[in-house]
Amino acid sequence: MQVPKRHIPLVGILGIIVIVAAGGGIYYYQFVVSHTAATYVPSHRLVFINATIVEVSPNGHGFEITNTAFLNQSNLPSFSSSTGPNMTGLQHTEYQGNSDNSTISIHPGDTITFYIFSKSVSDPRQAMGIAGHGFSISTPSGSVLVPSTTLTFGQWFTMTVTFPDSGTYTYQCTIFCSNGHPMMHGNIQSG
Ligand SMILES: [Cu+2]
Repeated sequence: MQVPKRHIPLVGILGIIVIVAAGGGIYYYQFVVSHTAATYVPSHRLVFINATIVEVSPNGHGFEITNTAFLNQSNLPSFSSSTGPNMTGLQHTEYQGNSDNSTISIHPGDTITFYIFSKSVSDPRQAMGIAGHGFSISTPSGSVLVPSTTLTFGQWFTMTVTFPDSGTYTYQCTIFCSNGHPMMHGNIQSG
């Protein structure tokens, strides 16, 4: 089992403060705000992605962003590779993502925690003998920000990444998963 552990260690004093504050009452933000309407510098957000082969993807990208939220607390939800993040009690603000379901709009300095589920599909167009999809992130200048990791079919993955610069970062599948593999990428637009 490979689970990328890229979380910034937020334990310690910060964690203690959060636990004490949360003891006064857990609450939720249920309203939806647009990305551009939010004022914050910098922000920590959660992005949920399904990875599947392009041929069975509704948007033709293979990566489908299913949900997004601003994190309104310092600690991340607990995580399991079989069930994903546990959102119970999480303080967050849902916001409207980009309509193409593959572009992520951010501001320089933002930190994003990705939750990615690698969907296994029984489709003859899926390449034979592969363990899953791949995932990597490149910087606006084309260098590696997040090195390639394997997203094993049927499992959740998480990684937390800070994007310091403006420009277009790209995320992409790094394993030949189907004939549509060259389409399997998306943008992280920072500005
Ligand atoms: Cu793929």
